[in-house]
Amino acid sequence: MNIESHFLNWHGRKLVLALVALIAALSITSLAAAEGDAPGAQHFVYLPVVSRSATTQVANGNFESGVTGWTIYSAKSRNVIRTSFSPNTVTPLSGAWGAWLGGMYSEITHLEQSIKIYAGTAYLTYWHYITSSDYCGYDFARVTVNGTQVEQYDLCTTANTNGWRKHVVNLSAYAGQTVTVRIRATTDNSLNSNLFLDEVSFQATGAVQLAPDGMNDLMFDEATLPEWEDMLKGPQTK
Ligand SMILES: [Ca+2]
Repeated sequence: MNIESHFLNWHGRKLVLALVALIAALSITSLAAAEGDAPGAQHFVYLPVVSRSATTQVANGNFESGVTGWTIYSAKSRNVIRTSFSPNTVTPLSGAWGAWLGGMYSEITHLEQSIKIYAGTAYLTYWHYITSSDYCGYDFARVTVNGTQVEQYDLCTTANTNGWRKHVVNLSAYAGQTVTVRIRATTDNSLNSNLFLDEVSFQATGAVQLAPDGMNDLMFDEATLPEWEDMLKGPQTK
């Protein structure tokens, strides 16, 4: 299974629900007509309530609206939300736009916005693509909430993702609050690192489903993922 089919499945389910609702409504209407009600008789058609997708709590989470929705900072005045990356073999996960953090020596890049955290969808998710030439321990990705670090991981060769990977951060401690969520990358003065981002959203659980290339259909629990990541990293210094 690949991401396109996940996407289609999700939208497919919504389409099926919509069709069921339409058929039900038409059936009620036609039944009433078939019973030969007098003109002016009241007919009631009940339509289902469809809740908003949780993804709407992030403004421009897929970056397809361009440079909007996010407060952007780049110490090197880089264009962070953009349509082309380097290496140019990296392209946005979806659509034409994505975000590129890091990308230069001694860079600090962040994207942030104020987001309401809901108890039912309290897991921040985003897709990242790490390309780094550095050793571990020098360049970092961080997630902060109201300035407090809730996540940090290395940008280094052994953390290179070789494709888009979904990342999940548990923000359930902030459920019910409107908070400032910041995703940040920092690089030091040698051996560059890039952190590409796309599809920032929220989901109900900590489950991470890996990207379509490689280990398809494998589900990792958030709690065990750091162990996998640590296992893949060797001790390195520069
Ligand atoms: Ca570096």
